[in-house]
Amino acid sequence: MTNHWIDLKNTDCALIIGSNAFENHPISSKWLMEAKEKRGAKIISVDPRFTRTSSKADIYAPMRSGTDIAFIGGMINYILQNNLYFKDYVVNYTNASFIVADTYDFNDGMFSGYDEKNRKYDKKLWGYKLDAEGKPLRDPSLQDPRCVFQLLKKHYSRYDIDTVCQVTGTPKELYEEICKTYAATGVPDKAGTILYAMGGTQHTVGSQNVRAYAILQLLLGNIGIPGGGVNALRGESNVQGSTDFGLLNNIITGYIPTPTADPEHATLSAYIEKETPKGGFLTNLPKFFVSYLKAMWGDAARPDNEFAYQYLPKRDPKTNYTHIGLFEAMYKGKLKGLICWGQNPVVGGPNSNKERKALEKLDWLVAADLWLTETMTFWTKEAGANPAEIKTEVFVLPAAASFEKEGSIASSGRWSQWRWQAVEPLGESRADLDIIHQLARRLKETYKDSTNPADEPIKYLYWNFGDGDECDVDKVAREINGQETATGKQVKNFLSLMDDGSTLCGNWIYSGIYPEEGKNLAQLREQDDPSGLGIYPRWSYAWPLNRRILYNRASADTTGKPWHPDKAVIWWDAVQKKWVGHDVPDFKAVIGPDDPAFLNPFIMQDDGKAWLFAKDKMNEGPFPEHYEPWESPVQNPFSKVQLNPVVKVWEPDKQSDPAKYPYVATTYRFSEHWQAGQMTRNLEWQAELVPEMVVEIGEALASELKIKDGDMVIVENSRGQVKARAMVTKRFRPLTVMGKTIHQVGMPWHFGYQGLITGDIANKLTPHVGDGNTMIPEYKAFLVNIRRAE
Ligand SMILES: Nc1nc2c(c(=O)[nH]1)N[C@H]1C(S)=C(S)[C@@H](COP(=O)(O)OP(=O)(O)OC[C@H]3O[C@@H](n4cnc5c(=O)[nH]c(N)nc54)[C@H](O)[C@@H]3O)O[C@H]1N2
Ligand SMILES: Nc1nc2c(c(=O)[nH]1)N[C@H]1C(S)=C(S)[C@@H](COP(=O)(O)OP(=O)(O)OC[C@H]3O[C@@H](n4cnc5c(=O)[nH]c(N)nc54)[C@H](O)[C@@H]3O)O[C@H]1N2
Ligand SMILES: [Mo]
Repeated sequence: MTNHWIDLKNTDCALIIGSNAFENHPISSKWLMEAKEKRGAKIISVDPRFTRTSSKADIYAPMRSGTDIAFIGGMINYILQNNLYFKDYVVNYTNASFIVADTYDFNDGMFSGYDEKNRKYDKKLWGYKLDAEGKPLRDPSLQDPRCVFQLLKKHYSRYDIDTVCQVTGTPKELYEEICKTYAATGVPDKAGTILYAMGGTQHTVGSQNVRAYAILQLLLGNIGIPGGGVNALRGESNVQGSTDFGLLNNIITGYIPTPTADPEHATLSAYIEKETPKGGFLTNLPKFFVSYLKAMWGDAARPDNEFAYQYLPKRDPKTNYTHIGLFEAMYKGKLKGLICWGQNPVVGGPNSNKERKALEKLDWLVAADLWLTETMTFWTKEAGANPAEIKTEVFVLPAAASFEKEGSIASSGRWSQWRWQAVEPLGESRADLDIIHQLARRLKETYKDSTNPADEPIKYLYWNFGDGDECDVDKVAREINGQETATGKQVKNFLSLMDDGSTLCGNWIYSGIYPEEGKNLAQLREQDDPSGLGIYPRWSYAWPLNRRILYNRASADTTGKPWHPDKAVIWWDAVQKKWVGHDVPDFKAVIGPDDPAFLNPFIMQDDGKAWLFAKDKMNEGPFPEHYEPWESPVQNPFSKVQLNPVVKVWEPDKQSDPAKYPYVATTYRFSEHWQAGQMTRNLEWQAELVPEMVVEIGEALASELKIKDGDMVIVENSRGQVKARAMVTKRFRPLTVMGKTIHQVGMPWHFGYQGLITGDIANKLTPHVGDGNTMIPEYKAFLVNIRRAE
C-alpha cells in the first residue's frame, strides 16, 4: 500500500476493483465504513461476482473477468475528455509534459519494436526526446502532440464508453455513474483510494492492470495524500514482508535486483554501473548492496574480493525461476530436489495435474508445514497415483505456528509489528527460523574444512545468530537494521550505510528499525495520534524511516503548501527552512523552493516525476492496453492482437476451445476458508461452515443447463475435471459482451484430499500461463464447460 489500513478512514471515495476486501481483508471494512458514516464517503465495488464487499457498496458494477484495463482505460478517457484531471498536479509532478522520442509508436494493439520470434519488445525505443545535455524535452502547456499527455489522451480515446461496456459487459448507466463519482475526487479537497488484490493481478495483464490504477490516481492527484493511494492489499499476513525480504527470484532484500550471469553483471563494479540510476534516491544503491554483501559474508567480504560478490548466486538470464518456470523445469526432469516451505502447490499451484506430475520427477521433496498437506501425500493419496511407480522421497519437517514463535511481520501498510510467543510448539515442531538456523549450521559444519572454492559461500557465510539449536531472533533483527562493522554498533538508518565495507545491513529499507539506544521499534505500541489522521507514529515501525504515506511531498502544492487544509500531511516551513508536518517527509527535508528538485516528489524515480508513460519499464509497453485473457470467448475489439504479445506460453499446455468450453470461469476465496485449506479444513468449527467444494452458477445458466441448487456437477476444460456441488446464485448474472450472452461461473480453490473435509482441487482447471512481467498465474480468467454429474 502507498498508504495504510487506518488511512482508509480519510477517503472520500474507495474504488474496490480486483479485491473482495471486506471478506479477505476485513480490517478494511472497519475504516471504510467509518469513512462512509463520518464523511459520507462513497464505496464502489467492481467485481464479476456480487460479494459481501459489493453488498456494502454505494455502487456495484459487474464486469467480465479479465477486462480491467478496458474498464480503467475508459475511466482515464472519461477524465481526459471531460477535463476532470488535476491539472497542477499532472503538469508538475508527473511526466505528462515530457516529449517522447520518435522511435515510440503504437499501432493496432502493438507498440514499436516487437520481435516476433522471441515475443519481446526492444524497450529502448520507448524513451524521451532529449536536449543537448541529455535532459528530456518538456512542454508544460501539454499541447505538443508528442508529449506524454497527448499520447496518453490519444491512446485512451479508443476506450469510449460504448466500446468499453461491450468488452466488460458492464451496464452503461452503471459505468457512467462510476466514472462520474470517481472523477469527482480530482479536486484539492477530495481523495479517492483504489484497493486491489488478486482480482487485479492474477491475469496475463496483471501488472498492467496495476499500472492502469496508478495512471488513474495520478490524473486525479490522488497519490501522496491521506485517503488516497494505490493500495495493494497483500495476501497472507506477511506477504508484504516476504517481498521486502527478497523472497522473489528477481530481487534480494529491499527490492534490489538479483545479479544475473549476464556479462553486464560479471563483476561488482559492472553490476553497480548497470543497476545504479543516474538520478533520484537510488543513486545510493551501491551502499545498500555492499552493506548487504557484508551482512551475508562478514569479514570474508573484502574490497579485494569484490565484497564476496561472486558468492552471491547469479540468475541465468535465460532461465525462468518463477513458480510456473520451476514447475515446468521439474516437469521436464531438470530439477532433482525441492524444499517446499509453508507452501502447498498441489492445491494452490496452477494446472495442478501438471504440477503433481512434476513432483513425481523429483528425487526428493522436503516439506515444512503445520499439517500433512496434499503436496506431501501426492504419491499415495491422489486418485490414480501408484506409489510403486513414484520414486520421489518425501521428508516432512513439522513447523511451529505463528503463536508458537517470536518475530516480526509486515502488514500491507508496511508496518513491521513484533509478535511475541504465546505458547510452546507442539511435539517436535520448531520455529521456521530455528529450522533454517540448524540447516545453516550443519551445512557450515559439513563444509568447514573444504578447500573447494565452490563451497566458500557456505563456508564463509556470516551466521552469528547463536551457537545452540535455537536461533537468536533479536540478533537477526539487529542485523536487518545494520551495524558498523568495526564497532558492532547499530547504524542510525540507511543514510549511514557505506559502500566501503564499514557497515553491514540485511535490508536497507528496514534500516532504522533497531536503534543503538532503545528497543526494536517493531515492538512499539504507543497509542498517540496527534494528527488525528490515523498515523499513530509510535505504533510499530513503517519502512522507510517510519513514513506512513509514501510520496507525501505530493500532498503539497508547488509552493510547498498543502493542496487543501483537510488533506495536509507535510508542508514547507519557510521560517525553519525545512519540511514539517504530521508524517515523516518522503523527501529530503531541507530541499526548498530555490532547488529545482522541490518539484520532484517521486524521489525513487530518476527524474523525480511519477510516470504516466512507463518508458522502458514494462515488458508489453508504456501504456496499459487491453488484451484478452489466454482463454477467452470473444475477439478483442480494440485491436487484432488477442493475447498480451509478451506472455510466455509453455508447451504442451492446450488452450480450451470456446466452442467446447463456453463459460468464463474464475476462482476466489471464501471468508470461511484459508488458502489451500489446511489451516481451516482441519478445524472442525471452520470446516462445518463450508464443508464441501462448490461451484457458483448464475440462475439463468443453471436453468439453461437444468441444474438445480445442490446438484453435483462436473466442471471441465482441456486440463482437467472438477466435481463440485452446484450453488445456484443471483451473485453471477449473464453479461452481454459484444452482442453475445456470456455466463461466468466461480469456484473457491480451498479444497484438496487431505484434512477433515476434502473436495476436488479447483486448480486442475487453471492454466500454466502467467503475467507478462511477473508470471503470476492467470487464476482469475479461463474457460470451462459444466454438466450434471451422472
Ligand atoms: N478468509 C480469507 N482471507 C484471505 C485469504 C483466504 O484464503 N481466506 N487469502 C489471503 C491472500 S494470500 C490473498 S492474496 C488475498 C486475496 O484477496 P482478494 O484478491 O480479495 O481474493 P480473491 O477472492 O481471490 O479475489 C477477489 C475478487 O476478485 C474477483 N475477480 C475475479 N476476476 C476478476 C477480474 O478479472 N477483475 C476484477 N476486478 N475482479 C475479479 C473475484 O470475483 C473475487 O471476488 O486474500 C487474503 N485473505
Ligand atoms: N485458483 C487459484 N489458486 C491460487 C490463488 C487463487 O486466487 N486462485 N491464489 C494464489 C495466492 S494469492 C497464494 S498466496 C497462493 C498460496 O498458496 P500456498 O502458500 O500453497 O497456500 P497456503 O494454504 O497458504 O499454504 C501455506 C501452508 O503453510 C502452512 N503454514 C502455516 N503457518 C506456517 C508456519 O508458520 N510455518 C510453516 N512452515 N508453514 C506454515 C499451512 O499449513 C499451509 O499448508 O495460492 C495461489 N493459488
Ligand atoms: Mo496471496
